[in-house]
Amino acid sequence: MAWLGRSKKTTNDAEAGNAATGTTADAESSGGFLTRLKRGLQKTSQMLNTDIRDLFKQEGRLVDDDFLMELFGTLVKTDMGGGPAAEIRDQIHADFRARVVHMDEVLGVVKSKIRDLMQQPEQPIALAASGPTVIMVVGVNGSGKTTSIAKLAHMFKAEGKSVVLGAGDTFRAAAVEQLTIWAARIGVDIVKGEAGGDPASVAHRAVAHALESDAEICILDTAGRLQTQVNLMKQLDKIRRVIGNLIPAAPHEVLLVLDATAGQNGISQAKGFSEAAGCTGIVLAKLDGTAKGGVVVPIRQQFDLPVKYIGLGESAADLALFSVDQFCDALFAESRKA
Ligand SMILES: Nc1nc2c(ncn2[C@@H]2O[C@H](COP(=O)(O)OP(=O)(O)OP(=O)(O)O)[C@@H](O)[C@H]2O)c(=O)[nH]1
Ligand SMILES: [Mg+2]
Repeated sequence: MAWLGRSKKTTNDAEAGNAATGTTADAESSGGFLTRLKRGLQKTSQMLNTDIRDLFKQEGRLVDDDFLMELFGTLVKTDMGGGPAAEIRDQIHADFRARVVHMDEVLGVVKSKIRDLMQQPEQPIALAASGPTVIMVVGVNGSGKTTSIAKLAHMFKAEGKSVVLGAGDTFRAAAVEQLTIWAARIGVDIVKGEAGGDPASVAHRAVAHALESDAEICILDTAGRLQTQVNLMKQLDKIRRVIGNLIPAAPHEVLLVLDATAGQNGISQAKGFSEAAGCTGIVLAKLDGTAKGGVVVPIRQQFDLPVKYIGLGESAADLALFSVDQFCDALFAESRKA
């Protein structure tokens, strides 16, 4: 069997960290999880706050058509989409029309509307009642799948769970190598196949290994693909079938990794993907970069799926359980200073 032995076990939670709650030693050392979240969302936060503040040159401002139009423009720039921006504008209209308002009043309504539009409970991975929880990770090329798998493995490891990774992206040798490096770094098992081999066979062997070794978590990497690539989409079905033969309820989760920097177009394209692949939740990667945080709004509106985790960087600790409240606080971080 072409899998690596388990690396030296690290059960020190403080050392390994807990990426789900953002309390890792690494996270703290890089300025604290909330600070990083705020930093990641700085661009949107500045846009929301600075631009909205710019609408208030004077102490107060009359809520008239000009104001509502300018506010709409500011909201659209956060990548939240025209529909939600119009909804917020209409709320401001309903609440304040023809009144002179102060910035804080407007920001308060904008924030609570954005919170409503994103609303969902926190949704960590749903663990199997017994036996390994099998998680398939899917998405388009380069969205952040492999890195997110490393982050999830790190999170579970920190919780004291044993993890097996399946290197199901057999298209590229580099993909297997990338996951192998992560597995060694994190200290978890990895099951690999031949380059160009059948990903379903790797998935089968990875789940079989998780069963044999009593592992609690098995995470399967897959090659990037587009929903229009019919054969590749069929391959995902095959992987599911093969896993289901070993554990009838598996895969317990199929996570769709979205690239937050892909903007609204990327999001819309992924919708069909999520339906075709039977996804159960979203990991929104790359929120730390040039992404605009407003993008969570169309994701919540267009997908019938919860955002489970968000990616805030390239290291294993840079994953956080998605919390609407924390996220909104970070989006409006600047306004609290005002
Ligand atoms: N800044 C930042 N970079 C990220 C994040 N997640 C992934 N990346 C980077 O995005 C690039 C692609 O990530 P991968 O994890 O290889 O993406 P993938 O979906 O597995 O890519 P393919 O296997 O080629 O389809 C890498 O350079 C990662 O380091 C994130 O949350 N923040
Ligand atoms: Mg990959």
